[in-house]
Amino acid sequence: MFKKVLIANRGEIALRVIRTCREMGIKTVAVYSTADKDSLHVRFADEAVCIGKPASVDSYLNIPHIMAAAEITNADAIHPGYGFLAENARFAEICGEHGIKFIGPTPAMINAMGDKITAKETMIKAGVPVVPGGGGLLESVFEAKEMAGQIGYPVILKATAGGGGKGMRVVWNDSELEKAYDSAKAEAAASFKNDGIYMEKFVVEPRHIEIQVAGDQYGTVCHLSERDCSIQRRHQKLVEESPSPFMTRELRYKMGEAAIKAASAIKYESVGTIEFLVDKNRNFYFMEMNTRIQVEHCVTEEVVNFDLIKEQIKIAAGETISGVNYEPQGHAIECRINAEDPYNDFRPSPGRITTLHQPGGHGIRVDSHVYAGYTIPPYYDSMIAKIIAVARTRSEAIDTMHRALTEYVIEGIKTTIPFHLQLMKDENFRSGNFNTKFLDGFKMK
Ligand code: MV4
Repeated sequence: MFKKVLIANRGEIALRVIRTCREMGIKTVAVYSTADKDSLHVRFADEAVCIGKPASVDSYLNIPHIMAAAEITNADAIHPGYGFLAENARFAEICGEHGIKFIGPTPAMINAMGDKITAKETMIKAGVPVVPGGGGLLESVFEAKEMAGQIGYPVILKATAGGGGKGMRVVWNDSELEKAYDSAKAEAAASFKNDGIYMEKFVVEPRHIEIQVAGDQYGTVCHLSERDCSIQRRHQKLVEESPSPFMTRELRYKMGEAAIKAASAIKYESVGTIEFLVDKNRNFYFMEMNTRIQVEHCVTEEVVNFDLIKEQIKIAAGETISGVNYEPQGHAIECRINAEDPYNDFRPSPGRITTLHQPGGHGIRVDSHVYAGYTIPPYYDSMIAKIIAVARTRSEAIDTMHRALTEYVIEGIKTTIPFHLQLMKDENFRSGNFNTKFLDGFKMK
């Protein structure tokens, strides 16, 4: 097992990893930017190294600075968390070159899923259902028109280097195609330095359901059931839950098998997630694979009673997994609390937290790095806490969540708590009647 893990991240996920390391008897090294010198991850780690100025490119994305911190502290492994360098194949490779274990998949696995056309081709070969149409880079708008004619409108253009909505355009007819093609290409070039785009049939009002998987270094892969992440706004997830209210035993079995095929196709090692679009008839299609631990991993932990970070570290250290799949027990819901104003288009609201009271009690878990007197810096993402409510049934979990939200006191900044309070009382949300379009029609009272 590792002796000392450096956590190349900040915020709640850095704390989350430090907690598990401490339970496992592993020493930890925090890295931090000058903006984060008063952060809890710095105080909770055994050692801490400042790696640069506030801007991410100067600190949490600065590979030479992070490697230097690992070398001077004698860390034998690096945990990347999520975001920042978590899906950077070159970083994973550099760790290897320095004899430091990257706690995650190999660079080849990251690359195999990082390019979306390659990923889709790999999935087709593996027998995993993908969205019909497309396949391959579009070479011209003429080719795009021809393909749209074959597939039938509506279609969607996506960036092969993309993910998370950038460089994506929905096209409803021939007359819109040229403009959408040009703007998708330009946005892809600007965002990813790669202007490759491809086409798919557009799945109308899909649910976003993802399957958590784990694979060890010896080829064993298992799944840990699903998360429903359909409650999103501008490709930012706000609420996640497990099980999905749309799930059936049969669909879970089929999606679980498909997810295992997907991960096995690249001999996936570490924990990861296969994202699917699911239509109203419960047809499901591979969308992308996240080769990292995700923000919402906690809902899975609560329903399968499993520490995913511990599992990820053990897999990286060469331990085997059993290969059994997991059924969710009970129900878990996560609300992301962001320093944003839900009454003003979710505008970021950084600043000093003057008063803080965190909720607790039966069925409540709070993962957060903030404290009274903490100043949220403006340089990074705005998530300041995750509340996870666990109960036997979905409706009890929603009631527990609502109760916890009423207890939460955060003064000095605006937060998304009022949004979640309203959502937990929304009839359509409570009945499970929602898809990825749900928040388009949601208004704050
Ligand atoms: C789609 C789609 C409908 N049809 N692909 C959004 C992010 C990116 N990873 C892929 N996305 C979508 N791809 C086809 N063929 C609809 C979306 C989509 C979406 C997916 C999941 C969650 C929220 C979403 C919001 C808008 C669009």
